[in-house]
Amino acid sequence: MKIFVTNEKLDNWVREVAALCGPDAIHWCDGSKQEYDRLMAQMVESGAATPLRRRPNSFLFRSDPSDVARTEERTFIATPSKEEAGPTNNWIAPDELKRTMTGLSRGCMAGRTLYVIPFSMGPIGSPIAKIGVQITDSPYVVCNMHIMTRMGTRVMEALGPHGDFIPCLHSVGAPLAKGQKDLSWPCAPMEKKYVSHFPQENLIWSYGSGYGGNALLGKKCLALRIASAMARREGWMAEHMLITRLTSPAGRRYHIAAAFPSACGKTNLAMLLPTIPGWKTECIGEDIAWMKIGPDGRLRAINPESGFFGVAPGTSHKSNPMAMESVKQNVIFTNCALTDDGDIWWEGMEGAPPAHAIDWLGRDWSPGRKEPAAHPNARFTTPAAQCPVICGDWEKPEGVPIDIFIFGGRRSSVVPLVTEAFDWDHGVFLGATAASETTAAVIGKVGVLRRDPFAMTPFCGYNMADYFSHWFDMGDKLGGKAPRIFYVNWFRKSPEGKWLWPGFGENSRVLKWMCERLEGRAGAKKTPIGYLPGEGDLDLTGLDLPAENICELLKFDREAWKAEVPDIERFFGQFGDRLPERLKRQQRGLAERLEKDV
Ligand code: GTP
Ligand code: SPV
Ligand code: MN
Repeated sequence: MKIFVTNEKLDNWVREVAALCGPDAIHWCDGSKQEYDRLMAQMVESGAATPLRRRPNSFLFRSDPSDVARTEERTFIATPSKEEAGPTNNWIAPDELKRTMTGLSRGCMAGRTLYVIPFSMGPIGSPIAKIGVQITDSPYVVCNMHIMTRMGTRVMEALGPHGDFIPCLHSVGAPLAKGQKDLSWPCAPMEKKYVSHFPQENLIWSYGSGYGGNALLGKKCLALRIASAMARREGWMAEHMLITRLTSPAGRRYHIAAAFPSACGKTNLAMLLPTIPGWKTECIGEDIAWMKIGPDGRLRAINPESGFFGVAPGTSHKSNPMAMESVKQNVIFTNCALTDDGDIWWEGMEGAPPAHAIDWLGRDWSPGRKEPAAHPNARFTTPAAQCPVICGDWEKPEGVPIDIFIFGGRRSSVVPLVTEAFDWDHGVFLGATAASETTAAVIGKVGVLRRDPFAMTPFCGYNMADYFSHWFDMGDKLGGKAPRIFYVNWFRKSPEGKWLWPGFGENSRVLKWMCERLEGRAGAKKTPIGYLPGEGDLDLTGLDLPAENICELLKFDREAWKAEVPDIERFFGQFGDRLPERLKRQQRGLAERLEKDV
């Protein structure tokens, strides 16, 4: 079906792509429920989707074992020079990458339908929002985009005949010969997967993967890699951050934006239920924040997405009740286990595991088997509006004013539960030196410590050193209206490997301390690494936690921190002269304080 409104640039691009990729048919998505239902019915019919008897309008998909998470090794930033991409990105020259992508794309949609998805990142018409158009040959991707973005006819209307958009071309990279039967999860082998970005011309071109951020191109490709490059050029920010509103018993509102690496707790923190009486949180976003300085000089944030693409394992009514309430209906589950009564299951869901299930590979599974039933990066795709604590202002076009930035990561040792930065520059240093143990959200080894500045290592579309400079520039522009900066670590472990901190809803105690610091009401002790809560500064009322745990969690360990310095130095060293002088000053400052300060 051809939509009413046409756009010249879009018409030309679709024609060009169709000629290259050779699909059997072209479908312009209108974004309607009928369209979603029809595509889902086709996928049930083909065996790609399993309807879930226990959850209305919900479906389970199982991916190919080679296609279970983002593939950072196969993600490329094509800037004219290698230096513009920087040492933390995989660089290929734009001409060469275009040639490769063109070669792969020739005839790649044979036997398939080409879907055109006009989508808006951000509420349609918001001054912070942007329009993209994804072309894909995956109906699974179309259905996910229905949930994750605003899409279809209303976006075409906003685009108009002469509006500009970000082209996002996607193929699963599995053309079908005449009469060849399709697989339930078509994709290309690893060495043929390419997630390519051309930041200079705002173009995304992804081939060979159907999973998550590799395939839902509005998310990491557009809203972070391309948007971060645009944001730097235009003076705003595109960050891997949740956005949440915290309201104190006195009714004072605080808006918090927090950056943690993949699978390190953004979805959980975004919608936590505080365990301390009188405090309330409301979710605005759980993965990405776009922020612009508003007319009042404060930083205003919107969530560019309209759905949650959340990590399933570990999600339970105990750990994240609001996520569990959000996935009762209208959900796409990927790589979860299927129970005999037609429901999904994953490790870490409360209650006894099912006596029998079908695992994410489609095999029989029963408790006691070594491999998990759900893939560790199994996900749910669900509409944000279904979250019981979604904020009434989550779609406000002008966004919400940010009071607090939080950085963090997964560190089983060294890094305390919470640290407050001395000032903006020190906060940027905390963000720039963030480090975390790797998770199953990315293909590769799990549990390896790596520096992941601002949780943006895989998502920054340009040289990370220039990104650091951009943070300093934004701080200068914001001046006294800049958010206060904190660093957290929910993931400290005992020598026996047990969590020292209960986490989840109890993290509200740490958030409360931050808010009270803003008001000048909570105490802190000054240490060489920043301000830490002193004894009695954190509200621990009603928390049953051994005193030694608290002591360990809030300890400043001078020797352990001294050991961090050479690693920070090495990490910064790779940026050469591009590293901002202000960061070097911070690094020297830390080293000096560790030598002499008390
Ligand atoms: P992406 O969607 O990949 O960007 O991940 P995310 O940052 O949103 O992570 P998410 O909130 O989905 O959490 C990932 C995993 O960490 C889940 O298994 C959670 O149960 C676990 N987790 C989240 N918060 C905490 C916490 O406070 N303590 C502990 N121990 N685990 C947590
Ligand atoms: C992440 O890995 O940070 C995610 C999941 O949020 S994905 O969309 O696959 O990037
Ligand atoms: Mn993420």
